[in-house]
Amino acid sequence: MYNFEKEDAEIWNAIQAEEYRQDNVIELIASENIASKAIRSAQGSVLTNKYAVGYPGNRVYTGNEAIDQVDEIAINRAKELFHAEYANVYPHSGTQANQAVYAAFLKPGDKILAMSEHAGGHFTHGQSHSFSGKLYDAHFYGVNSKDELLNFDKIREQALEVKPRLIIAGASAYSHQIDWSQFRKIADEVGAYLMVDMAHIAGLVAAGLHQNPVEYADVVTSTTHKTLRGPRGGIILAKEKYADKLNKSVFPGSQSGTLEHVVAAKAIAFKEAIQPEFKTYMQQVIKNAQIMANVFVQDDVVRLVGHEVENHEMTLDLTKTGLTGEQAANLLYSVGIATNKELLPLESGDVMEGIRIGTPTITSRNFDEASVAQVAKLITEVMKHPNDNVILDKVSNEVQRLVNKFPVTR
Ligand code: DSN
Repeated sequence: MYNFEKEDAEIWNAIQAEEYRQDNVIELIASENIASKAIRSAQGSVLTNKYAVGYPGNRVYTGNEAIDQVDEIAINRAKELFHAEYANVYPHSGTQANQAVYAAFLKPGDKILAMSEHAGGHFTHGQSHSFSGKLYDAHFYGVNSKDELLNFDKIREQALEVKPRLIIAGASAYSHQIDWSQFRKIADEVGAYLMVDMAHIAGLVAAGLHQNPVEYADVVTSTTHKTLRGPRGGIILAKEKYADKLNKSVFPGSQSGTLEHVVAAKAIAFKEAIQPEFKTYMQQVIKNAQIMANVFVQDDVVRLVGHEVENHEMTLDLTKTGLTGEQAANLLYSVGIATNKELLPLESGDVMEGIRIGTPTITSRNFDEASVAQVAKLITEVMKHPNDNVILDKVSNEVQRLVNKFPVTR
């Protein structure tokens, strides 16, 4: 990166501090990852200077010859990677991708049926504190109380009762594979559109390790920076028949100028994800999550929500520890382990009684399997002895040993 300390020491120093933090923390926030140097370099390129309003070949401003190439490459790679007929690579984020899809398929007041935030759904799927809950009449499905899994019989019953115009599938905190074909059947039966938000598992889908929702859904949204390991941003994938209305809903419907430096970075991420090494990486992400899950189950200090892990993330129920999610996340962060507080599927209040952890970043740092298990053990150690400074110091030292052993090299 160009050293701009002389031009702006305050921001330069803040970036250095963040880089130092990333190097020295065991990052377990399930939605984070480490984008490659090529991706970060494209994001810092001259493409940020250019107004690119419109679509390739049909722009508002002159001078988009190279930009058109960037866009076409990004669109074609996204289509190839996810076997999609249509791709829109412009959404600035997953939220904006969702917003554009809703605007394309719904009118204000229309009914939507989505996974509740408690069960692991995302807040842009109709929560009242989001535009999606204010604009649309949102209804929610949850998970079974016994096994904490989606129950398609119940979802079908709800869909028959609610008669939503759009069913939304996909989660932010759910550790199992989701069978999109079940959602498709329900959507067909009640005459609803089906949208899948695959933001969390996009990398697993790209690697062919999870069922591809593009095959089943009318439209699929995603971010590009979670398991997919690209730049921060969003995408929309769909059947070709929806291309016109989705394009219009993104531009001019909800965005103007595109972030071309980010589109270029997305294109690089799609190329990286097409390589065979990406599949190996994603397989290891899942394996590492399962290694951690086994430690939690054996140690029995925290409870693994959903009992098993089939992807990159899991939620831990802290009830037995007496800690809230916020207390646990802060305590873990104080020893150098980054997690986030999380709702539990069956809790009723707003106090988050869980934490969510994921393995994309430590796998990008090539933590070996013994060290991955060790990280889980460190977490249970902290949860068992939240007030024991001797133990917390020991954990902190072990975290430093591990981050030094597995430096960020991407
Ligand atoms: N998708 C959220 C997460 O899982 O962290 C952020 O919006």
